[in-house]
Formats: sequence, C-alpha cells, structure tokens
Amino acid sequence: MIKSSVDIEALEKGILERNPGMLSKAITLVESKLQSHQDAASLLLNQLMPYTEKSVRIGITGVPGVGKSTFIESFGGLLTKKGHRVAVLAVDPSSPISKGSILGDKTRMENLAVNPQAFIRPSASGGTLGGIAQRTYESILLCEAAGYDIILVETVGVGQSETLVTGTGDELQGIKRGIMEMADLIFINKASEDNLAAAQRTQNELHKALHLYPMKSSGYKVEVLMGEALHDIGIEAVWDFIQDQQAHIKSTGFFNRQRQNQRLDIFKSHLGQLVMDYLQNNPSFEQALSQAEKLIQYGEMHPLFGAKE
Ligand SMILES: Nc1nc2c(ncn2[C@@H]2O[C@H](COP(=O)(O)OP(=O)(O)O)[C@@H](O)[C@H]2O)c(=O)[nH]1
Ligand SMILES: [Mg+2]
Repeated sequence: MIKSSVDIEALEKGILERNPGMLSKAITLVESKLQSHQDAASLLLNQLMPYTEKSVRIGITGVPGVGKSTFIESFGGLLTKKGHRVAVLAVDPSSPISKGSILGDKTRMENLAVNPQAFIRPSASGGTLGGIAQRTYESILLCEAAGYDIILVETVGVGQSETLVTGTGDELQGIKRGIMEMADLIFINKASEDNLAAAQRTQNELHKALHLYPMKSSGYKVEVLMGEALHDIGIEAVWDFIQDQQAHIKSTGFFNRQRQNQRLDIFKSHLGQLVMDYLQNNPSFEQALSQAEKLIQYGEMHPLFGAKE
C-alpha cells in the first residue's frame, strides 16, 4: 500500500481540539480531486464519525441579492451571543457568479468573519451537482467534529440563478413551487417600513399558496416570517421557529429517520459512482458499452436488455 502524504492523525487531533486551521485543511482535503486525498479524507471522516451529527443543520437558499449572507451575519451573531458555535458553508453551484458572490459574502459577514465562535468557509464550486452535494455533506461532518453545533449552508439553489435571468411568470411560479415543497420556513427579507405593505401582501399570497400543498412529511407546518436582516429585525423569531420545529421532529422520530435516509442515500450514490468508475476503467467494458450504445440508439436492442448485458 502506498503511504499517504496526508497526516490524518494530525488532522483528526487538530479538529477535535477545535483548531480552525486544521478544519480548513481537512475541508480542502475533502474538496480535492486527487485520489490519494480522497482516500485520506474518507479515512479521516470514518475516524471522526463518533463526533459528528450533533448539530442543527440549516440550509439557506434564495436568488442572488435577496440577503442570504446579510441574514447569516445577523443570525450567526445572534446565535454566538447565545453561546453557540456556528459554521457557515457557502456553496455556489453556478461557477460564473461565484467569484462575485463570494467576495460579496466576505464583506456582508464582516463581524461573523472575525468572531472566534464562528467559522466561515466559501466552498470551491464547480463539478457535478452530486459532487458538490457530497463535498458539502462531508464538510458539514468535519465542522460538527470540530464542535460547531449550528451549521448554516448558504446556496443559490438548483436552477434558480439561470432561471431568473429570463424570468417569465411561469418560471417564477416554478421557482416558488420548488422552494415551497422543500422549505420549512420562508423569510421575507427587506421588509422595511416603506416596504411593509408589499411584504405583507407577499406573506398573504404565500400563506394562501401554502394551503394548496399537502402537509410536509415532517408533519410540521411551514411558516412565513418577515423582517430586515440588515437591521437585525425579525431574526430572533427565526431561531424560535427552528427550535420548536426541531423539538417536534425529534419527538416524532422524523428527525432520526431523515438522518438515516440521508446516510443511506450518500452511501448508495457514492457506491454507484465507484462501480461506474471501476467499470469505465475496464477496457472490455468500454468496448461492450459503446457497442451496446449503438444498438440501443438505432433501436436494435431494448435499453433495459442492453443495460443488463
Ligand atoms: N434594505 C435592506 N437591504 C438589505 C437587507 N438585507 C440585505 N440587504 C442588501 O441586499 C444586498 C444583497 O445582500 P446579500 O446578503 O449579499 O445577498 P445574497 O446574495 O442573498 O447573499 C446587499 O447590498 C445588502 O446590504 C435588508 O434587510 N434591508
Ligand atoms: Mg451571499
């Protein structure tokens, strides 16, 4: 076996000692495309398993400019004042925009960036969505092992950045639908005095629209709150909601089931990837694959039969 150049023990020790520099290094390892780094990362994650999973994980999504980073600055500040340790992962699947938004995020979170109870990591973007999701998941586990008990993940969300460029009514509906099926809480930001009437209208519309959806599988009602992240207004109510929601889904067992499913999903998708990698590195498989592809393309072989072959 080739000896890995990565000092896994030092990383493990550093993370458990809550050393932010070591956490950063470990996240870089997780994000690396080098096979030796990936092997080291999975070893490290396996060692750290007993120290993970003890956090509240909160995903924050919305189109660019709505105030996600500003919200995190305010919300993260509030949480650290309450004694929590907060990790922020900023994920941007749309690489052309990411440079600008990551720069923007740094200035938006200037207090949190120097707060010793907070850790901010703008993640490298690019690659497949599945790849980004997996790296983010692994980074979350590392942050948990480093003692962060609240993890905030900022992302523009799938398809939203592209869709909004054209933004016809239908597409806007589509975005709303996607968000509403996923979200546990909708926060209407920038609801200042002179904007209050419009914000309230939006809140009413969302409430009405939400009635059309079946109950969430968590069994917990989706809430629509509003406020102004820039001036720390309405932020405490978000934390109150999250605490109530967490208590509820933990008492019903939904929380545990959800975590179990997440772990299995990650395992299955990674296993699928490994099997594909293995097959594709096998010359005779590649030959058979391209032959079958031709037959299937021209309708000479049934796709299901071809896959089995
Ligand atoms: N007036 C007002 N401006 C806000 C508020 N929240 C954010 N902004 C501004 O909106 C812009 C985009 O915010 P940012 O947090 O970077 O949005 P993100 O792209 O969703 O992360 C910045 O200029 C913020 O200062 C708010 O509550 N009120
Ligand atoms: Mg941002």
